[in-house]
Amino acid sequence: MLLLHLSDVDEASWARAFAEKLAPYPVVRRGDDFDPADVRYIFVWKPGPDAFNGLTNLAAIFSLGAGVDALLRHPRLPDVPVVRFVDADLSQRMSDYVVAHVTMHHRQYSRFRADQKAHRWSQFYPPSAQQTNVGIMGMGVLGQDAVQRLRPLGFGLRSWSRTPRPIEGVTGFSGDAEFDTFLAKTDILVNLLPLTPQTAGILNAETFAKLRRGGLEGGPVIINAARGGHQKEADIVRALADGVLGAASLDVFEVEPLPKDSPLWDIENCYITPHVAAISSEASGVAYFSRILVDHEAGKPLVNVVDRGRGY
Ligand code: NDP
Ligand code: OXD
Repeated sequence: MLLLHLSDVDEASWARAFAEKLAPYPVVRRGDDFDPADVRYIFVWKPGPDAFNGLTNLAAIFSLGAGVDALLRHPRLPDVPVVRFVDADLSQRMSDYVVAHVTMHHRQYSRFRADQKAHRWSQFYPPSAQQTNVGIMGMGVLGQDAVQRLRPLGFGLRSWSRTPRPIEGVTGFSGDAEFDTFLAKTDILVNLLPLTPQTAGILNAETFAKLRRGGLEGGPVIINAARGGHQKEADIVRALADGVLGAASLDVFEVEPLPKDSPLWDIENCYITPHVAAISSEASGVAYFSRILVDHEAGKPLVNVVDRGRGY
C-alpha cells in the first residue's frame, strides 16, 4: 500500500493520479480507512509529527522534494531508505531560473533599470559572457544541469563540490581547502547545495568578501535557489548596502514565507521570488515514484536513496 502525506500541494489530485497509474495497487490518504501496518511506502512533503505513527512495515519513504533537509530533521523518521525526487523536468525548471538570473545580472539589469527610472541615457557596455565567471556551488543533479545550459551561452564556468566532479568546460574545485580559490575568480555565485550542517550559513559576509571584484560593474552577485538556511540575511542586507555585493537573487529564505517586515523586500537590487525556482510536477512525480515502487516490489533496488550520514 502507498500512503500519501502531502502538505501545501493538492494531495487529492496526486492520490488520484497515483491510483490510476498503480492500479490495482492500493493508494490511500490520511483520513482514509486503512490499517497502518499495510503501508509499505509513504510519499511525503512537509510531514506532520504523527506522519509515520503505526507504519510498522514501511519499506521506503518517498520525498516529493529534491531537498530532504527538513525531512531528515523529522523527530520520528523511521529507519528505512529515503528516496528523493530526481527528475529532468525539475532540473530544467531550476536551470530556467538560474539562466534567467545569471543573464539578467550579467547584462546589468539593476543599473539600466535605475537609469531608465531616472530618464538617464548612460551608455555602458557590459563585459561579454566569456569575460564573466559563473561559480556554481553544488555539482549534483541540478548543478550539472545548470552548467550544461550555461555553457552554450559562453560564460566562464566554475564549480565547487564536496568531492571532485570533473566536467568538460568547467573549472572544478572541491572541499573546504579549495573554496577560497573557487570564489576568487567568481563574479556570479550560484548556490545549488543541499542544506547540511556543513553548508548552513555559507552565504555570509566572509564568503561575499572573497568573490572577484572588478569583473561585474557594481560588484559580484549571489543567486540562492537552494535553501534559506544557506544564507545570512543580515549579511546580505549589509553587503548590498555597502557595495560588497552588486545584487542578489533569492528564491529561498531563513523564514518562509519571508516576513513582511524583512528589509530584503525593499532593496532595489535584491530580486525576490517565493520559493518557486523549481517545482516537482505531478505528472513527472507520479511517473517517477510509480516506477520506483513497481521496480522495488519486483525485487529491484531503490534509486536516488539519500545518504543519511552525509545529509543529502
Ligand atoms: P545533489 O545531492 O544531487 O547535489 C548536491 C551537490 O552539493 C553535490 O555536488 C555535492 O558534492 C555538493 N555538496 C554537498 N555538501 C557539500 C559540501 N559540504 N561542500 C561542497 N559541496 C557539497 O542535489 P540536487 O542538485 O538535486 O539539489 C540541490 C538542492 O537544491 C536541494 O538539496 C534542495 O535544497 C535545492 N532545491 C531547491 C528548489 C527550489 O525550488 N528552490 C527545488 C529543488 C531543489 P558531491 O558531488 O561531492 O556529493
Ligand atoms: C525541493 C524544493 O527541494 O522544492 O524540491 O525546494
